[in-house]
Amino acid sequence: MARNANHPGWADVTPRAMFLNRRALIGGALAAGFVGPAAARIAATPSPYSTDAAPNTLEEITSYNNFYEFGWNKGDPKANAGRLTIDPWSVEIGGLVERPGSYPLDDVLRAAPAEERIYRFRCVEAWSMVIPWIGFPLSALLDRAGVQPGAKYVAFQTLYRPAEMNNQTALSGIDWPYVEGLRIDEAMHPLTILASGLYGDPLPRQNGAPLRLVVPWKYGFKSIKSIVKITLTEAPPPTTWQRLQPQEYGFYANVNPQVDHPRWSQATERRIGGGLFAFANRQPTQMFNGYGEEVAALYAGMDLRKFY
Ligand SMILES: Nc1nc2c(c(=O)[nH]1)N[C@H]1C(S)=C(S)[C@@H](COP(=O)(O)O)O[C@H]1N2
Ligand SMILES: [Mo]
Repeated sequence: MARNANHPGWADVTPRAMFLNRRALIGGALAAGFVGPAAARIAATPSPYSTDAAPNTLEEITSYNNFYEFGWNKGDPKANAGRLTIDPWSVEIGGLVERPGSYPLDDVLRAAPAEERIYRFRCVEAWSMVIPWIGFPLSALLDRAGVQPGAKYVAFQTLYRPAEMNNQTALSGIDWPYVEGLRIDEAMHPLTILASGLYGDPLPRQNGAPLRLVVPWKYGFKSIKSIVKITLTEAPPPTTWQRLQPQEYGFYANVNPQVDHPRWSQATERRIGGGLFAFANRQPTQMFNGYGEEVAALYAGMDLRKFY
């Protein structure tokens, strides 16, 4: 955030052609490990933003998922996402940006070096995990696209490909594609990342390959998967869950133990895993999922019951 406010990003002073050629400019060493979904381990530096809480196992993170394009049950994404084509992949960046265009995934991933971010992840359904993501700040990509001064929000869209996403039907009740949005200051916050991997490997399909958003202080549904479009807008963009059930899911969706879901309490959460000791895994939910020190200022003076 400060980075964007205080000095222009690399792309702010660089014409679009150079952005597109950045792969060539930065050379092989940094680029190694970013050659696409089949790549070997991703070299990533650890981040001071990481929690020291014990991460969930890869098995837990990749077999208990919400990805409704592939079905409603927690095991459906793992069972059904295997057929999703993630290479080639490109992301369309548009709206109020200086350099709109359709960017191949490789170029998007080169917006910034990959970092490991071990984040708490809290679903609105009151379960949680700790996930070692590989990603980079969304702000780096937006800086390179060149955010115009009138941009107040960022809209995100998931792939729409019913031939490969078995639940993308009219019968599902969701108005596909899945869409989400952030306020521009939330999008530029250093905790907000685009993830392309987890546990040092490329992201599994059920977790939103090849590129998904992670906003750790918000309920999980904000962290939209398999992104194909990012649009900078002046008006607040629609979001899938707000559209579906506006009394239950708001635009902000900040984790807040004091504001219950109309149908259940948000005061505590169930940490997935624990085996024999799973009974001990209910724990208090933290304001902003424990990231209050970093993000509370974004909401100073706002009534968080009204803007839920
Ligand atoms: N496109 C898309 N993104 C999505 C979802 C979805 O159904 N479709 N589910 C959301 C919800 S409710 C949660 S909790 C997280 C789950 O992420 P995970 O399966 O990687 O833990 O993804 C979010 N992103
Ligand atoms: Mo969720």
